[in-house]
Amino acid sequence: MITLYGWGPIFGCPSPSPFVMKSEIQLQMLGVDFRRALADLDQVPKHKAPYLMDGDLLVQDSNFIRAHFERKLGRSLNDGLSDAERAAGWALERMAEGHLTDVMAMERWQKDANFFKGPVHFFDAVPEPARAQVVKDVREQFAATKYGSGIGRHSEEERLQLAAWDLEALALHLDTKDFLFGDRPTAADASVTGVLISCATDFFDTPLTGLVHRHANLVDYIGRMKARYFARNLWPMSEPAEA
Ligand SMILES: N[C@@H](CCC(=O)N[C@@H](CS)C(=O)NCC(=O)O)C(=O)O
Repeated sequence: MITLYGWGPIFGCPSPSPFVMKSEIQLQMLGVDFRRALADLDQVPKHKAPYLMDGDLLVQDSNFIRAHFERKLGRSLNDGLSDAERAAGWALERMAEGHLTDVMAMERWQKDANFFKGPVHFFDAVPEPARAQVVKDVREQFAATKYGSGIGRHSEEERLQLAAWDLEALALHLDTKDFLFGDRPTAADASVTGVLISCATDFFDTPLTGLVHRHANLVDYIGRMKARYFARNLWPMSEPAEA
């Protein structure tokens, strides 16, 4: 039995986590038969989702989940791509996951109106007397991490400018193609789609939504990917513990 652990629809997205969306898409692309279950971050050493159980084997991190099944099935999501395309795909993934996602997360976690509409509910299960302090501590730790990595040192205007450049790069690369590298989706499409959906949702009050909608081709692309991979929800319904 193969189980992907993550979280299902919330915030107008198929998951609060771009990485869970990515793994879900990649498992579907690879034709893996899997079930979905709610993540319990205390149960795994990296304390991050997605993680996956393939029988007794625990696989953590979306990149290693993909690699595990590509190895097991003897094929790659990037079969048919040239070396230059595979390299570009990896670079697009890293930009979306390692840069654009940080801006998106800061919009959700640092702005009070967004935080108290959304991520605060990850802590609903914390008993009432302790909850406010836990929320405060986690938010402070989040801010410190972003400051440490550097993205948190920019003004909001500068962060959004960086996001706008990322989105422009994605739109320019996609151009008039259906998918990032032509007429069929490859590995990077899963990664980029998870991040774009997270940025584009109008659940949160953030200029990011408008920045995505500046690019008609990205909006069409999100619609195409959602129709293909998220036509129906197969997650058990419950609030995520944390994301
Ligand atoms: N590199 C990881 C990133 C996973 C990740 O950051 N997951 C977030 C949810 S979006 C998480 O579990 N956060 C919980 C935490 O940091 O405590 C992957 O690709 O799977």
